[in-house]
Amino acid sequence: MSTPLPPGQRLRPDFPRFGLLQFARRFPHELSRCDVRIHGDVEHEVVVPDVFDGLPRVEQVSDFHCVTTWSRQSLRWGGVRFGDFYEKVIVPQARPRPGARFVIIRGQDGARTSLLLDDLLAPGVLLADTLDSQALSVEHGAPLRLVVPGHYGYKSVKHLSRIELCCDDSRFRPSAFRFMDHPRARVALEERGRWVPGWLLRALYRPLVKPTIAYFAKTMDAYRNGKAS
Ligand SMILES: Nc1nc2c(c(=O)[nH]1)N[C@H]1C(S)=C(S)[C@@H](COP(=O)(O)O)O[C@H]1N2
Ligand SMILES: [Mo]
Repeated sequence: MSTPLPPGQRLRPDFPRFGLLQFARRFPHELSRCDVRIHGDVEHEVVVPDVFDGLPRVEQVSDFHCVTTWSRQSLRWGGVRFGDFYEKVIVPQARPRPGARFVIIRGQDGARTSLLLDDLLAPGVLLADTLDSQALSVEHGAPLRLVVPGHYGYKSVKHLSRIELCCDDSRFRPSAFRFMDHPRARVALEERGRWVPGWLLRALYRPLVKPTIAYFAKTMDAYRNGKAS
């Protein structure tokens, strides 16, 4: 449910398409299927053709907080809990090695982030395929995205394609500069990035919000008009 705004965040009435500029012109090649590859420190690498198969569907209302300081309240996501997918699909099929508690998540556009397995297993973390009871749009992550409400938006990877379980972080290369990628990025603790304090990143990021939204909207229009490269 909606909670008071976390430190340094400002409310937006809309829900803009957003991300690092390098992903604005990249779109998923596969829009209907939800193939997800599970690999890394596992006994069996597997490709799961349908992450929803046999798992209970849930709907959840949660707030969304971008690290650049904009927030949107009360988004209604539908999908399956990551915890259910982990217990009922990843563990029996892929058999993660003991100690594989660090997870790299990748999207079809090449975006990637990392999360601690414990953070992914928290209640409220979803593999979502609907928003407001409609199939996810390309803007918001079709055909499948991660939703991690307690963490900054960059952990909620859109167009989800791969889940890599790791015993350490040696194979992880962040999408952005390393200082911009906090290993946990908990919103309540203002873990916006590493080494640089949250209040300073607020000030650095805030001027980027408007031009980034405009650029993501423009590239989305070009894609819709069939002009995307
Ligand atoms: N694949 C992918 N996932 C992504 C991004 C992206 O560019 N590509 N941007 C991240 C960032 S910084 C934010 S704030 C949210 C934005 O989600 P939205 O575009 O649905 O608003 O997606 C996150 N997940
Ligand atoms: Mo973001």
